Amino acid sequence: MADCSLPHDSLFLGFDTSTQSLKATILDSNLSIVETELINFDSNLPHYKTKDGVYRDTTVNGRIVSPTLMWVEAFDMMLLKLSRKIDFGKVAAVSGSAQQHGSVYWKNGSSVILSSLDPKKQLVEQLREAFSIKESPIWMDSSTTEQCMKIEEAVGGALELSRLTGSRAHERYTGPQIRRIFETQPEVYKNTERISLVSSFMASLLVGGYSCIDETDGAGMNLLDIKQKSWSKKALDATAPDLEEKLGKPAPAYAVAGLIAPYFVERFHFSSNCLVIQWSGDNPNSLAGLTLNSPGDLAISLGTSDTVFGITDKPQPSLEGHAFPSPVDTKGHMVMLCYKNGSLTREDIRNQYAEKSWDVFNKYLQQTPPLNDGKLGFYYKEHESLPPLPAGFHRYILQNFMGDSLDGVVDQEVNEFDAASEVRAIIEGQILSMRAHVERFGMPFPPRRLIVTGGASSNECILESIASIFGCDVYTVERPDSASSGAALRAAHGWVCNAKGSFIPFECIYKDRLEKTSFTSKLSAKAGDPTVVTKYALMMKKRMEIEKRLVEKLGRW
Ligand code: XUL
Repeated sequence: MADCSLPHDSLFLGFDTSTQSLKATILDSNLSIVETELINFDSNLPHYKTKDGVYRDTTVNGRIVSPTLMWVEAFDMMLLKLSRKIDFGKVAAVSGSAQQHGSVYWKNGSSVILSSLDPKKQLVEQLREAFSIKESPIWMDSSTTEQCMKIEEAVGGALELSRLTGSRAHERYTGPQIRRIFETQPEVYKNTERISLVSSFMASLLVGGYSCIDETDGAGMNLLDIKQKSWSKKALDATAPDLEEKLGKPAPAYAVAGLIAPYFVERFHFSSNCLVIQWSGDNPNSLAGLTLNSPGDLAISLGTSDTVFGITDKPQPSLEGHAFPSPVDTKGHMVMLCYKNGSLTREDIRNQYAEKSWDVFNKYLQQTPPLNDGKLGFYYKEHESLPPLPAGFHRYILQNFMGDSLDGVVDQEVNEFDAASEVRAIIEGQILSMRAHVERFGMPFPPRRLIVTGGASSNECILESIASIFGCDVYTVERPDSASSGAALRAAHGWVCNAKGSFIPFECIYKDRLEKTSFTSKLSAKAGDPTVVTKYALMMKKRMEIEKRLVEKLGRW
């Protein structure tokens, strides 16, 4: 493998513009974290009056936005804070992560403002008039159901759109959001010279000009042809007129967006050689930060919503998941599943059946056998998108299920299980669904490497269930900020690719010295008994049959 050493005494800076905060992680040339910093939007910038970083519009159903200028001011504040902690002159490269799908609308003429920033003034003072829309639609927005339907219809259906762009139309995706703006505010659309994702928007500030949308985050728009890695004419036509010129050309995530703008050199004393590497979405950056790099690598993030993502070289078009060009390779795809019902639904079952205690919850998991004596549950405390089902709980007992065949197995719907079985049913149900959908989506089974993150990854009983359903060892990581540390790691990778003049495999940056860096993962549960893994495969098949029936009966669209 190529020599991937990083220049001695240099720093690599990664940001993460998430929904509620702006974070930064700084790595040294040994890939150890030297500093982190955080700006919380609600508490550090109270004058924007956001709640959890967003505005929920009470007049338009499902409209959720964030003030674009708040991200700019947070960046001013972050750079000032960091300048007191580190020597920006040592930063060799900077990159970033941002919430996926959110979009920024630059007013006609704003490129001039961007390219002539005055280092004596804050960014926020200079960009006040730069946006044609002051409130950016974000990933939580669900006001575009009508536009999703029209876009799918125009390209030949949901599966065709997924085959082309990696996903069916989703309300939070940028294409439907753009179509809605064009339909409801045509003058504003006309007065927009450039549309950025939150990721490419932040990169644009750093290079002092419009930065490309990277191919990975760009695939979260329902606009990119994921095979060609260029905008799809069919999808553009289904969305809004003259859109291609407003998007600019997409670029690979590892590419150089430009040198840092003179504004940052003069105001914060960055080196004028500091490279800005393309920013990308938070999930793609987490994939990088968790050191996933090869087909079969998989991560499960157990949080408010559960997210599963991994790398495959053969994604199958599907209605449930998302495929993006890999953020860490020139070939292969990142696949991703998002479940709305994650930790809050687990907590709900804990509160109802396990005396509001995780200890009791875990005791029940240990007391009940794998496969739960054929008891299967679907628990949706709130409306779920994977599968698309309204809120509700559904429980079944598989009669005659021994785990060796599905012959003669019938499912019987019941109202409730005993308390311990409820606990096992929610955990097994969530994990079986993840395994079924990632397999259906073209992920190799068993995973080559499985890393579990998020709050619930500290629960060893849950990790053991994951190991026995996925049939592989389960690893966890200590660091909570995989998106900003992944961005810093991508900054280092982009720097090496630029120095070598061509793409270098991502793992070259940390291979052979992983345990000495900030990116170590820990073996937390050993692979389960292979015969149980096979039995789970049969249970999973049955679960998918029932899921299909539920969607036919209750699902939307
Ligand atoms: C992914 C998604 C969210 C945001 C969160 O499709 O919408 O995970 O990226 O920031």
